[in-house]
Amino acid sequence: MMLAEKYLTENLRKTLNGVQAECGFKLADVIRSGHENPDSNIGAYAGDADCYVKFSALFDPIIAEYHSFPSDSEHRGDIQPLDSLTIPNLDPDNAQILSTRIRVARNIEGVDFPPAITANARLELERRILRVLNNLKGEFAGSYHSLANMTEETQKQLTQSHFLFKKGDRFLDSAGVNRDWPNGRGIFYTSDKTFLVWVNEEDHLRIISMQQGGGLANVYERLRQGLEKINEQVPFARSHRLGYLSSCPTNLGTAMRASVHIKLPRLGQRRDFGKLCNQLQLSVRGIHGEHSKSENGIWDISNKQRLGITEVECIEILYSGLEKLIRLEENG
Ligand code: ADP
Ligand code: CIR
Repeated sequence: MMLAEKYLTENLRKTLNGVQAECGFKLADVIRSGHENPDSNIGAYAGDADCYVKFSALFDPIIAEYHSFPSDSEHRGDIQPLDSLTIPNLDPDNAQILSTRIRVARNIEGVDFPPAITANARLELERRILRVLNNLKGEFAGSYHSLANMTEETQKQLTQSHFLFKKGDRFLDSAGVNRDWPNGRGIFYTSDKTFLVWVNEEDHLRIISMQQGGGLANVYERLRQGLEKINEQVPFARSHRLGYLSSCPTNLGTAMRASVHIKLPRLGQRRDFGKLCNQLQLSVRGIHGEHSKSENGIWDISNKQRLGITEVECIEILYSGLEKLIRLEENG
């Protein structure tokens, strides 16, 4: 059952009626995506940091259930270096893992999140972020490509190769994230496309590190360093209790999704495959991102929980879950 529906009792609806967050979001705005898409898992989005305060009576139980994070707990993330000895390459022969990607979502402190931001504020933010990105040096230096100036062909090619986002699906559309598309959106990447930043998609920033094969520790370390360079120049929206704040409550805390594209032709056909991954604290997606399908037995497997655990723990959960999946795939 959709979590927004599950926790929005008649009494709570009455309590929250008339409540308004600083961005102007009322209850109807927060739950519009779930209302218009009854098959939502969550069904609620935040228009700014204040939504998590003003509508906490709704968000808190949703967050508690999704992240197994009791409402009286505090996030304890802090992006520390990883001990690469504990996370060796799971697939050194590149037999099963095609590629590894880790992204974090970030929003800029004091600016409305994509579900609520105005067209002008979005453009202004794009300019501000560009100044930050153009300042990156060495292995993080790259170039920015605005969506508005991109040919359809390039856009298609970058999306097919898993680098660029698609226009938001119906869930994001209802949340208000697609307004004024494609203005103010774009992608920054290094020449080898191993460090990328999405600008003004579901969150102000999606900071991404990716490469071919299963080198999880390498991908993590590149992300950690690049993220630090960006954060030296711009403050991220963060709360003591919920960690980094994102438009969708599933991305709070570390806001980290570490994933691999992995071949699991046998296991992926099992009827209990989704359940099995869930038990391992893993999420399953198709190979073109959320709400897409698997192709040729290849799946996108990632850490499910992002809040209440550290970034290193996100990686460890993915690592040990993948070890089990690989063993099961081989031995049935
Ligand atoms: P997000 O990861 O930002 O939540 P999506 O699930 O939509 O969003 O994925 C974004 C893009 O990243 C998609 O094109 C998806 O195929 C690609 N992607 C995700 N994980 C990997 C991976 N391990 N290797 C290559 N591409 C990936
Ligand atoms: C939903 O509620 O299903 C969409 N708004 C997407 C939520 C995040 N993704 C997910 O739970 N798999």
